[in-house]
Amino acid sequence: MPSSIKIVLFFLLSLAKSTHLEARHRRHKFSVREASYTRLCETKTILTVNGEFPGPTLHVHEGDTIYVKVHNNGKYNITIHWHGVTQPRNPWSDGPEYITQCPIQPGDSFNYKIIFSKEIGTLWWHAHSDWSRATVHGAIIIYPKHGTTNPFPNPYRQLPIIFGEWWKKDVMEVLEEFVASGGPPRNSDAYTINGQPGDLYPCSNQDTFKLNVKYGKTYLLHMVNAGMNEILFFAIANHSLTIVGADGFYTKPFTKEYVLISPGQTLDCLLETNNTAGRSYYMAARAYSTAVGIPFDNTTTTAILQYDGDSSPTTTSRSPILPSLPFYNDSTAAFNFLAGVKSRGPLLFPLENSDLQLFSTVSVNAFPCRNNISCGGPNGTRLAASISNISFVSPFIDILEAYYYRINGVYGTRFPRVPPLFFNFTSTNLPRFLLTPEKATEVRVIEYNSIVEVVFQGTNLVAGIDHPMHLHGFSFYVIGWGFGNFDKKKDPLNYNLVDPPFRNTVVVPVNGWAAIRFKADNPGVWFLHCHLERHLTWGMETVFIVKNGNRPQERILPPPPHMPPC
Ligand SMILES: *[C@@H]1O[C@H](CO)[C@@H](O)[C@H](O)[C@H]1NC(C)=O
Ligand SMILES: *[C@@H]1O[C@H](CO)[C@@H](O)[C@H](O)[C@H]1NC(C)=O
Ligand SMILES: *[C@@H]1O[C@H](CO)[C@@H](O)[C@H](O)[C@H]1NC(C)=O
Ligand SMILES: *[C@@H]1O[C@H](CO)[C@@H](O)[C@H](O)[C@H]1NC(C)=O
Ligand SMILES: *[C@@H]1O[C@H](CO)[C@@H](O)[C@H](O)[C@H]1NC(C)=O
Ligand SMILES: *[C@@H]1O[C@H](CO)[C@@H](O)[C@H](O)[C@H]1NC(C)=O
Ligand SMILES: *[C@@H]1O[C@H](CO)[C@@H](O)[C@H](O)[C@H]1NC(C)=O
Ligand SMILES: *[C@@H]1O[C@H](CO)[C@@H](O)[C@H](O)[C@H]1NC(C)=O
Ligand SMILES: *[C@@H]1O[C@H](CO)[C@@H](O)[C@H](O)[C@H]1NC(C)=O
Ligand SMILES: [Cu+2]
Repeated sequence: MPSSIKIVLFFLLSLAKSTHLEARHRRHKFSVREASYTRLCETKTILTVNGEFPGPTLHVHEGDTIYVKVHNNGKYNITIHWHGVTQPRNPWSDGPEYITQCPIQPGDSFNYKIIFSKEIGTLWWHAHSDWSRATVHGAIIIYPKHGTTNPFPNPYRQLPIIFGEWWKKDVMEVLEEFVASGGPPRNSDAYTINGQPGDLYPCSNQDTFKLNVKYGKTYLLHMVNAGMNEILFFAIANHSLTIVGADGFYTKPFTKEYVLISPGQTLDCLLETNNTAGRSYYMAARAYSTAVGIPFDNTTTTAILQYDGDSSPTTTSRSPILPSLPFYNDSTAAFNFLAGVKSRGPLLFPLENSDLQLFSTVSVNAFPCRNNISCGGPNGTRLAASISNISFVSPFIDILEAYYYRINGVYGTRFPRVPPLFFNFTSTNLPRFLLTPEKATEVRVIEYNSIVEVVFQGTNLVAGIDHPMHLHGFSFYVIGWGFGNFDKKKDPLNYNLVDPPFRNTVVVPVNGWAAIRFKADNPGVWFLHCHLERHLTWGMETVFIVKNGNRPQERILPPPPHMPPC
């Protein structure tokens, strides 16, 4: 090799090395600001990051640490959460407002330090204050460590597929109206795929999201359900999907004609483009909603998978084929899908035993209403929601600050191991007095490194429905689930302790239960909540405080120099 070429090569190699280093500590700027968007023939301003909707995709590698400086150039308080990133020892940058930080007020900024560790595949970021996440969200794609590869063939192309929910009305007004009413929120007007409702909606055929594909290739779809209030079914006509990852961890490959994805969940799906060249196929998503008699957005969003190739008029004039999706309340289809999602590779901690067992009811509730204000719930009640009968009240100083600096009076530590009352949780005939929860700010303190089991028990109070429960700071193994009441003698015998899925959001079946186990090896203050936004607003949440371990590397990191003040 001539020496001049060698020198150029050396130069290129060192360049590659330095960009690699830079990538490992990359800095990003998020400007939260209003931007004007038109959907369904109506224009409104929405809150965005950098004017984009959906927001920018972050590309990182396994184990990277990145910084995102968030400038609030909007008019509302805001925080950002890095959903599914466990942030070892660093709750300071986790994001939920009044849990781990005070919000970034208009004009202020906060530099988030995002520490990736074992996560891989797809995660996402979103606002974690009021309902801003409706439009303030984006995907995070995590590639394998440099020099390593995924345990599946390299895709020809990969891209995010982000599901959202769109209201014609201003989202902040939707929230205000919802809170003021005491009843359920106004339904969204459309679901979206990568920001577009698709052409099944009136007045929406201009900008349907289109994926142009070549025949005979593999595409990797990084799916995120950023929707607010509904779990979704999704399918592509005449194509099956092979799931290879979920919630930022690999799964055993699992091929299915449709997927189920709850708000908060992500999926990595391989798509083989092995169908008729020249044709186009709809991808479509619609709600999976099980609450009897509760209205929901029952519309269908679509995007188009368009094959290259023969584009003769006879081919292109044919409209795309629609996939068939399971019916709205088809729990069998939903859990057939979820049961197929299994961990790949060795378990990250032993699952045989647990040190702490929590049994927690998740319920929709109703307060009696006295003065006829905000009494839009059933029978003139005010709707609420709870975990173990506690409807969480957000404090005015964030819990992390109160914990770290030992400020009294902000929260209590009596989130219970079991709910105060046992009854037939899934009965179709529950007495009215059970409907009323307690309002409180109660957390659970957990010993460092303990293995914690939580059994979530859905109840039929007001109306049974599936709850996608999301835990910050950890992924957990979903070791069991079932319909009806949890049987503490029989059900543990059927736990999957071999290859349970490792997730950050578990769908608790309607009038059923789900059991998870996680290792409390991440000291900090970590939010646990339903990812249906209306249930979060109603109080279906609590906090786990995981104590420090004894060694220095088992303690919460010191706070960053500037935390937004309350
Ligand atoms: C799509 O699938 C349907 C039934 O599943 C079949 O009738 C049809 O021929 C397929 N069309 C194409 C173009 O693959
Ligand atoms: C296309 O690939 C999928 C796997 O992704 C497979 O299940 C299906 O049978 C293939 N279809 C054809 C027509 O080869
Ligand atoms: C969707 O909901 C609307 C309003 O509740 C109802 O009129 C319509 O029949 C429903 N459509 C479907 C397909 O279920
Ligand atoms: C699902 O919905 C249909 C139509 O609304 C209803 O007839 C059926 O009973 C529901 N199934 C379940 C399991 O609730
Ligand atoms: C109370 O609310 C009910 C139902 O919304 C309404 O019919 C009634 O007029 C209200 N009464 C008063 C005193 O506002
Ligand atoms: C609980 O309620 C369900 C639904 O009404 C009923 O089928 C079941 O028999 C009840 N269980 C007990 C133990 O009473
Ligand atoms: C929930 O708490 C409220 C207020 O303390 C109490 O009145 C109610 O009986 C409790 N309900 C259940 C189901 O534990
Ligand atoms: C509303 O009242 C009706 C009739 O008394 C009752 O059947 C129903 O269970 C009540 N619903 C709620 C949520 O209280
Ligand atoms: C914004 O945050 C500050 C600090 O916590 C708080 O005092 C203020 O009430 C918040 N504003 C709104 C509109 O919630
Ligand atoms: Cu819920």
